[in-house]
Amino acid sequence: MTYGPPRRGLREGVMTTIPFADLVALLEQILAAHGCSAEVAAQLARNCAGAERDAAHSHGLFRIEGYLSTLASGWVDGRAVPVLEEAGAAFLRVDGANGFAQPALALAAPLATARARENGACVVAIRRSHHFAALWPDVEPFAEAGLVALAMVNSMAVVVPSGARRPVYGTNPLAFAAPREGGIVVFDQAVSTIAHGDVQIAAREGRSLPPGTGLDAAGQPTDDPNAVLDGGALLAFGGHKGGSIALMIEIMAAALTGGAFSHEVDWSAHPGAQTPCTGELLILIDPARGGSGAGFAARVEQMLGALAAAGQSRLPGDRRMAARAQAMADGVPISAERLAQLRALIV
Ligand code: NDP
Ligand code: PYC
Repeated sequence: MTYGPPRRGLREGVMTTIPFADLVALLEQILAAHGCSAEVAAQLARNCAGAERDAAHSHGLFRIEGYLSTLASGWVDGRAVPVLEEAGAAFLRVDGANGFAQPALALAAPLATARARENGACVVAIRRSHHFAALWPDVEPFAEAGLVALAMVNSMAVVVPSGARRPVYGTNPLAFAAPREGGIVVFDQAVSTIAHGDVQIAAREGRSLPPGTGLDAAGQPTDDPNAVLDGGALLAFGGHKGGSIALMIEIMAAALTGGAFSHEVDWSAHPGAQTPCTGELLILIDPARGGSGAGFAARVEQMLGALAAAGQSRLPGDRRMAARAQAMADGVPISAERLAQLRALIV
């Protein structure tokens, strides 16, 4: 199946490809040259290159300059060493130490996996962490290891609550992954009508937003991405129902973890900062402990079969996995101009 033309903009001009491993290595060099420790650079590079490989462009190469300007601003510590704290047999906390969320999660992942198997479930609560990425990389590996995983992150106040006058919620993504027979099923979605990154890409490309996406600074509906970015706001998907999910994520990813709410993020003293410093909550469940026992993956398969039988031809994650398979076979598509820009960032 095909999923429409690739997005324009960053992929315009003379197109070439780069092997995934080479893209990871290039990003690693860039991030290390701009203040990340070798370990942090490796984590972020794999994450960002993985998003580009999967054609998840709003959190792929588009984000590199944002990472670099944030590192230069002093808002984030690219050399932070996260600290793991045991809060109970099935509850791990991580102090991200004002670093990126991915190294914090990587630190907790082996123990969290073991604890989920021992106890049936395990919570990982990460605070003081910057998440500037897609969320599916935070859940996929757990599902591939046989666990059900649910992750949520709050970001920065750009989503206006239903009927309210100003933005309070972040774009707050929620990602879910579960084993199925022979693979996994995964979704990852912002609570806003679209991700803030996609608004920035639309502005850069001179494209309008779909109707009902956001408001301008005067609180009026607009399809102009610049009006949303210039003092306006995004709406939550599904009106007050999406708003309630945004609220849950503020409570789980910030209040529960000890991180900042989206509306508390204040980077005004760090011009150039773009990565929200908030929190992330991850819940891991061993599905073998449930009533379907070892038959869990088969039950998931039955559910997915019912969707197919009803006519749903695309599952969440299908588009990304197709892009991934193609990029792993042929290389990650990139314009020659963008590749040259990236190479020039290694100082
Ligand atoms: P999309 O609306 O593009 O997609 C959301 C989910 O729906 C994906 O799993 C997607 O699968 C699936 N999907 C899309 N179209 C269909 C369809 N027709 N049928 C079935 N499934 C479909 O994502 P968002 O714009 O909401 O978010 C984009 C990214 O931005 C996410 O990775 C998110 O984590 C990230 N983000 C990160 C933030 C942060 O603070 N770090 C904040 C906000 C967003 P597929 O991927 O295969 O298309
Ligand atoms: O695209 O909404 C977004 C976003 C916020 C933080 C990182 N990505």
